[in-house]
This record gives sequence, C-alpha cells and structure tokens, in this order.
Amino acid sequence: MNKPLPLQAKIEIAIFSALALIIDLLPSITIATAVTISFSMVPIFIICFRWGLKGGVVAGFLWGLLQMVTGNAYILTPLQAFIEYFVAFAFIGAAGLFSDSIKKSLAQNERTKAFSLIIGALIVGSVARYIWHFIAGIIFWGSYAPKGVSALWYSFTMNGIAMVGSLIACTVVLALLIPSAARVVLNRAH
Ligand code: 218
Repeated sequence: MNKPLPLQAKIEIAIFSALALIIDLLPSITIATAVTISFSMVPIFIICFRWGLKGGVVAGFLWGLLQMVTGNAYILTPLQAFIEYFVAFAFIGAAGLFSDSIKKSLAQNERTKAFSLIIGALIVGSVARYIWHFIAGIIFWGSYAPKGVSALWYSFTMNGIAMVGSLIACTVVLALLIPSAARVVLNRAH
C-alpha cells in the first residue's frame, strides 16, 4: 500500500475513470432520482483487478470527482456530496483486495477459483459503495420517499435494487469480456 503506483497504472486510471464517466452518460435504467442500474463500474473493476486496492480506490475517487466537476452529480449538501461522490465511489476500490489472489489462481490454472474470486470482488466492491448510498439515502433523501414509506425502507429498497442490478450488469459485461481478453482485463502488462 505504501508503494507508489507506477506511471502505467496512473495513465490507465486517468483513462478508465473518464471511461466510467462516459458510460454513465449512456441511457440507463432509472430506479429513483439519482439512482440507476448501469454497467459504468466496469472500468473501475478492471483497474481493481489490474492494480489492486490502491489503484481501485484512486480510480473510484477520480470518477466521483469527475462527476462533480462536469456537473453530473446530484448534490443536496456538502456532506452528502462528500459521502456519495468521494467516499462511496472510492470504496468500489475494495474489489482490488482480490487482485493478487485472482492473478495467483489464474497463474495456477485454477479457473473455477478465479471465477469465484472475481464474483466475490464484484460483490465486495458493489456492497462497499452502496452501503454509503444507503446511509446517505436515509439521512438526505428521505423527503423523496413516497407518502407512507419510511426513509430507511425507501433507501434500502432503491439502493438495494440499484446495487443488485448494477452488480448483475457488471457481471454480464465482464463475463463477456474476460474469456476473450483475460490478459488485458486481469493481468499486468509486465
Ligand atoms: C434513496 C436515495 N436516493 C438517491 C440517492 C443518491 N444516490 C444514490 C445512488 C447513487 C448515487 C450516485 C450517482 O449515481 C446517488 C447520488 C441515495 N443515496 N438514496
């Protein structure tokens, strides 16, 4: 964690966080105000697989920052913006904790194990992000709930559906990408 990221990682992070921003601009399934199902986390997950925790956290953080500076963020208060755009997106990087074990199992030709670890990484990264949207939803988005629905239940269901939906969308895209481009998606170039 203390080792600085190599220049190649920094360049990839800059490109892939911008790619996440662009994919997020494509039409997606809207669940509620500011809540969508999309596969825009895919570029961040690829950085997590290639460069581990640190790379993933920096990429997620940068994607959140890009959404704010390009006017693509839903901002209610400074604290809400901080939680949902800096903290939540940086936490997708948690998927990077699986990077070394995924590479190791692939190097040893343990495909089933690698597959399970990849799914585990996607689940951990998604849950780590959406826990923050869930918390922010209770605190800041309660007034968006329909009459008679509690802020807690509204946040749990909306963010839960968005998390599971986005997780499935990312799994499908990566499942299509990895068999033909495993070297690119999962391995360092050197
Ligand atoms: C109940 C509820 N509604 C909206 C939000 C805001 N939110 C949710 C998920 C993802 C994002 C980031 C943009 O895609 C945002 C801002 C919430 N937390 N809870």
